[in-house]
Amino acid sequence: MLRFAFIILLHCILFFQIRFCFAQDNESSKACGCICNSAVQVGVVEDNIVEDRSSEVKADIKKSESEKQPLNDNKTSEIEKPSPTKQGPVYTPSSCIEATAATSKSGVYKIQIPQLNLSSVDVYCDEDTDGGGWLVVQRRVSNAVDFYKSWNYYKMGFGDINESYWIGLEKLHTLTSSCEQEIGIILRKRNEKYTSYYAKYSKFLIGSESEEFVLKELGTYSGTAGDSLTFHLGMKFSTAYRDNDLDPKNCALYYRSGWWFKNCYLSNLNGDFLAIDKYGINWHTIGDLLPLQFSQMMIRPTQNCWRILVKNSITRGV
Ligand SMILES: [Ca+2]
Repeated sequence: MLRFAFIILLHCILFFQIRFCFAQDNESSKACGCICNSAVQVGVVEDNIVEDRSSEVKADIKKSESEKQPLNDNKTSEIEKPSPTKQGPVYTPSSCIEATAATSKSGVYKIQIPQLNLSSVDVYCDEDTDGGGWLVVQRRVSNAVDFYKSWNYYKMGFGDINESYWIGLEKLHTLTSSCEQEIGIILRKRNEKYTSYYAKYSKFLIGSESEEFVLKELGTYSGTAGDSLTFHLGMKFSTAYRDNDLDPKNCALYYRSGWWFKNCYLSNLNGDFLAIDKYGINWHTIGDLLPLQFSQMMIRPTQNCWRILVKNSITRGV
C-alpha cells in the first residue's frame, strides 16, 4: 500500500515537473533548462545545503503519511482494522530516498535489490549531505578494517556498515546499471579535521564481473576536491592478484589496495589508512600528497532515473 502511495506521489510530482518543463520548452528552451537543472543542481556540498528534488519527494511522502494517519485513529478504522493474518507483506524500499522518507535521518536502513534476489539488505543512507537520499558505497574512518583484500572480497563487499565499509562491486554494478545514478564523494585531510572537500559526477556506471567491473561512465565533474577520477574512466577494477591495470607492475599489489588503477592512479580511496605517503588514501587534485583521513563514496538516482520509473509505472497502469 505504501509503495502504491509512493508511486502515485511520484506520478504527481514528476509528471507535473515534466509537463511544466515541456511547456517551458515550447516558450523558451533556456528557461526550461534553468528550471529543470535547478532541481538536480547540487554540485559542491556546503553547510548551507541546497535542497533538491529528493527532499521534495520525501516531503510529499511524509505529507501523504500524515494525511492518512487520522484514518487509523477513528472508530471505523478500529472496526475495519485487519487481523495480522490478513495483512500483506511488509514493503521494503529499493532506495535510500524511499527508506529515509519518514525520518530524514542518516543511518542504517533495509532496502531490497530484486535483481540480486536480495529482499532485505542493510545499507547506510546519508541524509546530511546535499539534500540527502544518498546510499553510501564506501567509507574510510579508521584502520579498523583492512582494505587490502582479494577480488572476491571486493566483489561481495566487506567491513562495518557503521564504520569503514565497501558495499561490493556486484551490488555497485546492479544498482548503477538498473537505473542511472550520480556519485558524490566526501574527503577530509589529516591536517584539516573540520574541512571537507567534495567531488560529484553526474553519472556513475560500473560494468559487470564479465567486464571486470569496469568504470564505464562518470558524467560531468563538479566540486571542490578537483577531478581525480576521470583519469580512471574506462579502467577495469584491479586487486592484488587480478592485475587489470596498464602499468608494467601490479598497481593493486604495489599500493595494497583495490581500485580502477590505470598506470597507476590519481585517486586511490582504498589505500592503506595508516600510510603517510603514496600508499595511503589519496586524491591528488586536492592539492598536496598528504594522504586523507576520511573518504565516503555514495550514489543516488538521477532525475533521468526517476523519469523512467514514472513512465514505467504509467505504462503498467499503476
Ligand atoms: Ca599491471
